[in-house]
Amino acid sequence: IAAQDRKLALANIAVAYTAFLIGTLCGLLQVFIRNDAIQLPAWLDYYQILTAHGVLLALIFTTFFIFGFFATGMSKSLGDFGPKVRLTSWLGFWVTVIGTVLATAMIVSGEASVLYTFYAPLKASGWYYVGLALFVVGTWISSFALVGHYMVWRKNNKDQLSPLFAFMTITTIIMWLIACLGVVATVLFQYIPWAFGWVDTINVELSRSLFWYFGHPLVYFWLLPAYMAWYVIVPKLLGTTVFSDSLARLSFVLFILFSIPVGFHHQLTEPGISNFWKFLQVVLTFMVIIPSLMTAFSMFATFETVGRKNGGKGLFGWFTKLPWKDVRFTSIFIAMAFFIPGGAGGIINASFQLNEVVHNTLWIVGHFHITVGTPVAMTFMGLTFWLVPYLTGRKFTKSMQKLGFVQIITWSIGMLLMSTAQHVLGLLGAPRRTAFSSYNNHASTLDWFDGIISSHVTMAIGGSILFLSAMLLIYIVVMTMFLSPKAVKEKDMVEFPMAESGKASTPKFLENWWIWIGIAFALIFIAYAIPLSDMIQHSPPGSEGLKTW
Ligand code: HAS
Repeated sequence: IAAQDRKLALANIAVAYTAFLIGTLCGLLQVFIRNDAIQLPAWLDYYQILTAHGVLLALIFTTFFIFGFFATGMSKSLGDFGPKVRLTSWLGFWVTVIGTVLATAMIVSGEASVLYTFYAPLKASGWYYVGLALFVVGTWISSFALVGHYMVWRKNNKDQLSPLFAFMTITTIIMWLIACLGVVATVLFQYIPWAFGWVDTINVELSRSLFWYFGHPLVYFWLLPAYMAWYVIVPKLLGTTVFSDSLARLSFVLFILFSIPVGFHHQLTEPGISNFWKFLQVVLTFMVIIPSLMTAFSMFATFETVGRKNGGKGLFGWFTKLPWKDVRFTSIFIAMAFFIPGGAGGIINASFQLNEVVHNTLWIVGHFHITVGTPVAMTFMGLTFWLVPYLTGRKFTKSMQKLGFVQIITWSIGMLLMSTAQHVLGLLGAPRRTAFSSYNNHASTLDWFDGIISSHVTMAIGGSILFLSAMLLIYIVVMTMFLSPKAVKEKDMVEFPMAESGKASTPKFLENWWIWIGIAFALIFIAYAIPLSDMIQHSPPGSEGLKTW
């Protein structure tokens, strides 16, 4: 791809890994606080670090990495960006960076210890919300740039389905744009006026509902780029083509339809929403599981077909014939394996009554470390190993490949230990998001973290291993970005592994976006119109009292 497009993608990836560095350091501090091993200085508190950890890793690392990946793949599959697309992308990048810096400065100065979910009744400085708004607007500008690039391609290639990578990028962006409407509405019309003191109160239930309208599809905004790697990159690493082009496109389209009208499954224990609407959204949540099951099916089919072609015999012989020595593949394979318990945990969370058992416990923290923290993060690692050297034209040497293996294995062990401990502690009732309160006959929350299996060994050791792994990754990124020797010979050049996808029997209507956007809005209307208008009309009693929070 063109040198200028490489620069744009690299800028995004550099910001992503800067956030990753600070965010993982905050994660290390987090497990030591839980373990009572360190005393924080007076200017730094538990919630400040927890907020920084969540925002920097879950929001900033992911978003910048995703846009770096999108920019590279869109330039590769649709052709180099023109000057307009490039300029708009840079504008989007800088607005997102300014928003990030503002929001992070507020967190560091202790003015925004409201966690990455930041909803009321917690209140931050108004500037924190301004930072978040700029962040979202920045991603929109970058998104419009990519959509513009895609539209030009479609104009020049009438009646053709777009390449799978571009189709998937546009699907993810459509979902992101629709999802952000909720967070933009609540930040602009509720949080900013409230935090700057222009109004005295905030409608808490409405703000939380608008947040989760955005908050659930947000997790698919992280997941879909990982799925893009699974569908498009992994088959190439295996030396084959995409298993089914139409299955891949259909599964992505289903995410536009079902990933948004499901936010109430994060609010199943909240008053102010009737059971009928909660139940409806639980049913829709079970619909959004389907495209993930289709993805699992497609992956197993790809692995088995390739493994058998490579000489694998018997029921499971194909498993041994996969390219385990390729760190790009192994990293993503482990990522997928983690998503089996991760997805099962999600189904438990979504099962209405079972949610009573796990809600607001450490189980949920375990859940998101084996969804976004491993399947998504380790897929991004598997991409980083070739994406950065591809963009810089540097070598990914044999010793770097070895280091890559140490890095992904330590990450897997660390996550396994830490997230298992979190799930177990959660089932025992250990609360989340609370540092020092007494709860359930325990003198202090820290009591939950006493004991050999539950904490000292697992959470702290797991967390420390994770931090070491993160530092190894940073080393690999710095080397491949700035220091590793330039690849001169053909055999040293790192390629963008993009698999062929047979489009001959893919129905054309899959790329008729207006059908999917129309159905998505209809479902959103059905799931949200009545409960949200109820919340607006009957602002729950007590919200007046929130002046004092
Ligand atoms: Fe979740 C809470 C339900 C998926 C992230 N989730 C969270 C939070 C986060 C998060 C961050 O219903 C916490 C928010 C907070 O701070 O309060 N989640 C689900 C459901 C799914 C799901 C139904 N979550 C994700 C993904 C995330 C993520 C993905 C990040 C990327 N989640 C919930 C619920 C809550 C929740 C409730 C609220 C809980 C509460 O009470 O607060 C589904 O999308 C999952 C479907 C996935 C599958 C798995 C398919 C498996 C595949 C792998 C195949 C493997 C292969 C390899 C081929 C059905 C595709 C083979 C290997 C071998 C070794 C054999």
